[in-house]
Amino acid sequence: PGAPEAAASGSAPVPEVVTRDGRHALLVDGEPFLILGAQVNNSSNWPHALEDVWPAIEVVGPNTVMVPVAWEQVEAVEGTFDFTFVDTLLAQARERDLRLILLWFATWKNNAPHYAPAWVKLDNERFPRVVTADGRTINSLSPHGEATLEADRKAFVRLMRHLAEVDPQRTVIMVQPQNEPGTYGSVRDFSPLAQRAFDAPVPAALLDRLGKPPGHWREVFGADADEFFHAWHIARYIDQVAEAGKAEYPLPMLVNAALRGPFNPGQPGQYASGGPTDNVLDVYKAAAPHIDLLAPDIYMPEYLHYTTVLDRYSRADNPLFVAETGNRAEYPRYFFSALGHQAIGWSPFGIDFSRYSNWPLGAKHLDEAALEDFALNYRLVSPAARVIARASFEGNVRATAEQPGEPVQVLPIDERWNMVVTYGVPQFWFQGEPPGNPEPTGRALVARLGPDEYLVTGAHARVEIVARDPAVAARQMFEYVEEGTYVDGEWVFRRRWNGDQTDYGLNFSSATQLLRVKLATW
Ligand code: N0T
Repeated sequence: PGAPEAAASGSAPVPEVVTRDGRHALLVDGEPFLILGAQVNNSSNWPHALEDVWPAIEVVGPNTVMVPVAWEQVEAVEGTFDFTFVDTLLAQARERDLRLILLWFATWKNNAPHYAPAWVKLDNERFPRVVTADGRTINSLSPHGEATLEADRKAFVRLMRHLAEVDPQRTVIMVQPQNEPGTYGSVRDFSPLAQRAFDAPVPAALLDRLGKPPGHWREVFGADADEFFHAWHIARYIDQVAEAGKAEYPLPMLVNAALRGPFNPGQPGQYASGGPTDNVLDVYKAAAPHIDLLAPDIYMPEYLHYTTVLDRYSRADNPLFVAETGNRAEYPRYFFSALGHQAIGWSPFGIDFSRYSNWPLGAKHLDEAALEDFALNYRLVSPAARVIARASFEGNVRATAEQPGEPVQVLPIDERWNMVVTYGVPQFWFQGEPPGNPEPTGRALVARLGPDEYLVTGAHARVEIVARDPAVAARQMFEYVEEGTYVDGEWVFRRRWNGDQTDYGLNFSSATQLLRVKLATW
């Protein structure tokens, strides 16, 4: 008692995820918020390590930083809690006007309990590990361990209670219980404890969700039974942790996914079995009603892979949030692909100057030069982030990134206009086949503000808004093109674009340019 009251009496409303007409918004301070994220490296969750975090954050310019909080650092001794790091982090984030998403590294940190305290990860009796079909014990905790759930939940509750007490400002806007949960090396737990659950009937909530008749796991799901069973039990476990945490302080909560390949997934266990991969999203939805969203961690530089993952995680029942993505040069432009899929946010991984590199997932050397193209994204979008988040919630954002070999993209905006994006052409008059950029760095966004009125930005791309009806297109013109920015939600005019700057489309370079455009016909 006491904690929920503390949360309720804070001046700012508690962040929440809302859904309307199958579209979503994360409300922060009561308004749709776009997460311009950056996630630090795994071991940057210590006060000293933060010294190497903030300089990189300053270069990239996110509004939200994702930082681990390890079970081992808050409960090194069972029952004794220490939130020194959390307090340090909150204070330093507030000084920089940044929001936080905390990552609860506990029972699962990419399959293993490495971030669990020694009293957990060294006690196989009390906290059992997964047993493979051929009887080997592997280094992934079983979701069937009652004591494990109880211990993790207890610690997480303390974390959330602490946040409720110390964060009336809502510096923390979301929490991620666990990290890339699932098991590598076995499709599920085959211990006697798990086997008893596997031989029991499939829970009604799952049958209802999937429209399946009752039966045992194997009867109902055939070849998928082992994986669905493991996913169900991991999701139930995490949901119980989240539910207890939300009872203290109801922040939005997410679970992130170590993806399987969208086209050639391979076998569960080769990828993290039981995690929220694209084939078990419905299992998670049924099992984990206290989880607001399932978020992909995208380390697939190829365009069709990346955008297919965005498609699969952007659903009427799942707000899209790219919880992690690589920090190498292929990835910055995909921020715009995510926005084009109504994402509530996007966050490159490994953003600090600890000089650790997760190459080949990320850049080989993460210096200022490597971060520049990420910084460009946030320079372009930051002033308009609230405007874009609101427009997205209303279904009014179109955005895209360059696909190699496809130098022209056409996206319908509304019944009247198309957005036409061309890559690799000069900013002036040009005739012929557009070549595309030497490297696929182009990106563009159009947000509808009102009838025939749009916010436009982008980089390394020519953007045209073309009437869908050729008769209208023949008479279309700009009423005006204004370059400017938003300050405290108000448009601040800088100059008009006209002449060369508008006669050949709206040509974006690496300059920070935000346009308000009004279309008309003469
Ligand atoms: C991510 C990150 C961090 C050869 C990897 C991605 C983060 C975790 N895991 O740097 O560990 O905490 O969520 C796993 C992708 C594996 C692909 C391996 C391909």
